[in-house]
Amino acid sequence: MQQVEAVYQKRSWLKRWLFTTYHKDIGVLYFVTSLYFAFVAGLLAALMRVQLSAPGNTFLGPTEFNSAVTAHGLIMILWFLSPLGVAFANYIVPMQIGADDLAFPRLNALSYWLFLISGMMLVMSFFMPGGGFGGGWTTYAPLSTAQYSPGPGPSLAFMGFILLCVSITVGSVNFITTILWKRAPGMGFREIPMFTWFTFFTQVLMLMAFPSLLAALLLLMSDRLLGTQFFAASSGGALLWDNLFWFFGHPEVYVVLLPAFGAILEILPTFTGRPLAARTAILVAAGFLVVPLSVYVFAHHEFVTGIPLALREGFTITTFAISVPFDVMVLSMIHSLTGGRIKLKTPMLFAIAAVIIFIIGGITGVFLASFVLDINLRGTYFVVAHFHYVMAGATIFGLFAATYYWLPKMTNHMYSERLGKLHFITSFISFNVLYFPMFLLYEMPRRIYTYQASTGWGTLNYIASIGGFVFIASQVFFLVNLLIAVRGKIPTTPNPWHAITPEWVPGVFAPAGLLKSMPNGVGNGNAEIHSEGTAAHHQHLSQRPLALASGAALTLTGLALSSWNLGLPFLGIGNPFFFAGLALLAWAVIGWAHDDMIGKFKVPDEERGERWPSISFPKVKLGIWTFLASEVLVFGSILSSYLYVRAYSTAWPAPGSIHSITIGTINTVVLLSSSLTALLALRAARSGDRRGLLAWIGLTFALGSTFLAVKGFEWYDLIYNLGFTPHSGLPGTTYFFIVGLHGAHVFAGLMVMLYIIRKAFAGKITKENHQVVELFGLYWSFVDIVWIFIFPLFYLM
Ligand SMILES: [Cu+2]
Repeated sequence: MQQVEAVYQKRSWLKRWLFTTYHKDIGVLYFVTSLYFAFVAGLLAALMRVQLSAPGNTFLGPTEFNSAVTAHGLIMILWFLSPLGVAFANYIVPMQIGADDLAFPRLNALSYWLFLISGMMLVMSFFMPGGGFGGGWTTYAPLSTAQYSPGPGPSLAFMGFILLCVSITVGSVNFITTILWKRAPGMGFREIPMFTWFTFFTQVLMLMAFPSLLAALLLLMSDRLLGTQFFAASSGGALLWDNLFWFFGHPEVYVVLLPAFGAILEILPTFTGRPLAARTAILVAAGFLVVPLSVYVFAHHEFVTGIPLALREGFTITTFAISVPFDVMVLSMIHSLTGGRIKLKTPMLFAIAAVIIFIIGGITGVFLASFVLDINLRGTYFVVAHFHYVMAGATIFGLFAATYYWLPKMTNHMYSERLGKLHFITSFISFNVLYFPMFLLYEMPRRIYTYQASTGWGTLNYIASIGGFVFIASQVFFLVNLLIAVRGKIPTTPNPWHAITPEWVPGVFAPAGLLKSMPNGVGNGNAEIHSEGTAAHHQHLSQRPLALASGAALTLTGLALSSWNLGLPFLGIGNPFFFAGLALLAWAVIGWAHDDMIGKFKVPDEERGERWPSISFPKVKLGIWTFLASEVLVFGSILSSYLYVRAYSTAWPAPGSIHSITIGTINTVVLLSSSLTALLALRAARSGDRRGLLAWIGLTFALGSTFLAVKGFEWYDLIYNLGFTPHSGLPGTTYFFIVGLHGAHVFAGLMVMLYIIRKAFAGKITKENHQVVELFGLYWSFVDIVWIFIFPLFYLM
């Protein structure tokens, strides 16, 4: 351990933090960055509480208030609560499973930079001419379309949102692969510590939920910039957005909550000195009920949209049902508290408070699950109180608990227990003073910027505002305590809590065999096992992730700004951003591939014993499969949206009247044959036949390019001879968007083929090392399969 960190210290401070790929550094970056975003969103909340503290207040105007509400919600959920959980996942999970890093360290850095930069884009959107977006965190379309929210501000905010989706997809591929693939020998599924399990559930949920949001945002930006009409009110666009958004939005609640639960489930047994009650039941409840059920409750956000009664009843039932696994978890938590000798240290206090706050929030949620009650309570401060208890409160208190719990591990020093308790008492009381009055304000509509004195809401609002300011002020104790631990004034032992999970074993990197001595993931905390650590790759810094993220952000910023002038994408002030971004992006991607080719950034994977269920899967293959799963969901969401708007349309052009069936069929044959040649290329690579590989991959490249060229001619013909454009109603909108998105995937495949050809020429693809050809084949088959769905939908139906 000392060796590795010593190598690390040699780097200059700036270089280390900009180019790091090390999971602990990235964990710290996530931690600090999410606290910064909490500060921004907390400031907005303070402004709102000042405004609402008295009736008829004029501190903020309606537009400012709407923007503040929107940004507060978005930043708190997506740039603070969720990434704070990711911070601990980064720092703690590899240690808990005995890995020296995540499966893909550079992708981990990429996730971080995309997260930071996307948040900056959202913040900057408020300073654009015309202001930011003020339509609420749900971004409801058509309110969010160019017609009702014009200007570069909203576009920039949504582009940031898109980058965040990318960051999260990259991150979940990384964490899922890491937890399945990099566990130390002896750590079977039963031995995985609770925090790692809950990180796994969170990441699976992210992989399920975010593609739907990404799809919705891509369609929205296409509407805003290209003038397509997915979310036009006339074609049911409002309900289309609702469905796509809440398919993401409800699971997002658990995405935010589950990491905090994972931490609480580590803390309770540690501070009671007895094992967790009903551990298996908790895992079954979370993994087999919460994760799959969470997407089948989404329409409870649509009870008043006019969906059929049967659907409303159905979603009431699923929403009641999802409270059952949480009952299991909470009962187990309460049971774990009984009978043990409870040590009320700061982490334990926060953990217990999180459970109490969750119970209050959960009970009030059951009221809202019933659509009969929801019709009256929706859109009121009762709902505001409910989700601030269940989502914000339980999560913040849970993650405060996590911070105090792991702080000695992260800083090698102790925080001040006295200050911690002071932080706890002031936070707990002020949190309840802030939010409990809102339950009683069940008649006050949410998101209003002011109210009349005659409503009688003044007193409760005044009390809530006082609570809010005290809550914010109490966080000073937290910051001071963080400083105390970081500056290292109070010494501690390697395992101050006598915890029994692997991250507390002295020596950072669990050597092979370590966890074998710890059956059920529980060894004795005083195990004197020291590890030298062989993490050679920690010496590697990489500037590619930062460059790639910045390039992507500049490109999207350019596109967002281009809508400023004339509504034409390639005119206007966005140009310099767009082209500079593309150049940087190209430099980063080519550089990344080059680093791989010369083996500059080689992650040595120690031979691991515990790879089930992926024993026969190489690491990258598992990552690609996980990534393709998210791609399936993106295309699935987009194709469902197509079917949805098509079902709403009364007229659709007959097959063959616009798109030529003959050309379409020929092109389909071209693309499908390229799958065959890709397979033959792989066969050649396997037998070490370099010339065969080059011939077949060259032919695949030619077929793929032909496919794209034919598409280009088709598009030219449609636009200039037939006058069929993206603006030609829904048939044009859907055709150009979906076929274009598929074309972009074909283009990406062509780029990978160029890389393979270059690598084969350099003689770096051998009989033993030809994985890239196999992975490309997987991707290419996926692209072909998507086309098999697209072709009949547009050409034959
Ligand atoms: Cu919900």
